[in-house]
Amino acid sequence: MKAILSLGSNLGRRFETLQGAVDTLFDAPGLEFVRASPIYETDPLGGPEGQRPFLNAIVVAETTLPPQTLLERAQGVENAFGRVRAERWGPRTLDIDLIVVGDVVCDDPDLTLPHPLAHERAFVLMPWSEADPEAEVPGRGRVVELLAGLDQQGVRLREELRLQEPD
Ligand code: PH2
Ligand code: MG
Ligand code: MG
Repeated sequence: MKAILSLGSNLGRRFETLQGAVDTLFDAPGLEFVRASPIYETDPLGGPEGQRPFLNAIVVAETTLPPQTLLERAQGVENAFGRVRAERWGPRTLDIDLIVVGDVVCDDPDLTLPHPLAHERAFVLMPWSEADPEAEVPGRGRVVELLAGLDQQGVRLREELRLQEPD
C-alpha cells in the first residue's frame, strides 16, 4: 500500500538531516522509496515564539508494514537524528509524521490515520500536491483543492535544495 510521510526539521543542519532521514528510513525491508517532493521553507506553525523556519518535504513510499511498525521505524530514525521530546510543537532536528497509509483508519492514542491536521497544513499539502497531484486526504477531499483554501504565504519553495533517492 501507498504511504505518505511528512518530514520536517528546524534545528541544526536541516537539509542534511532530511537527506539522512530519507537514507535511513529506506535502509531496511518493508518500505520502498517512490518519490520525494521539492523542499519548502516554512514559517513555524504553533509552538514557542522565535523558532527558526522549518524545511519540510513529503516522501511517497510503498509499504508492506503495518502502520504501527512504520511509526516505530519513523520514531527510530527521529531518535537517531537526535530528536529530543520536549515541549509539544517545540523546535526539532527531525519530525517524521505518517500522513496516510493505504486506506487505514486508526485512532490509537499514539497514531491517528489519516493525520488529523494534514488537511489544514499548507506545509504538508504544498509538497504533497507536487509529489502526487492526484492525491486525496481520505474523508476531506483533494489535496490541491484543500490547499487552494489555505493561506500559502509562509511556504516558500527552496528550488536549489533537492532530496536524492536513498543510497
Ligand atoms: N510541525 C509541527 C508544528 N509546526 N510548522 C511548520 N512550518 N512545519 C512543521 O513541520 C511543523 C510546524 C508539529 O510537528
Ligand atoms: Mg509533526
Ligand atoms: Mg511528529
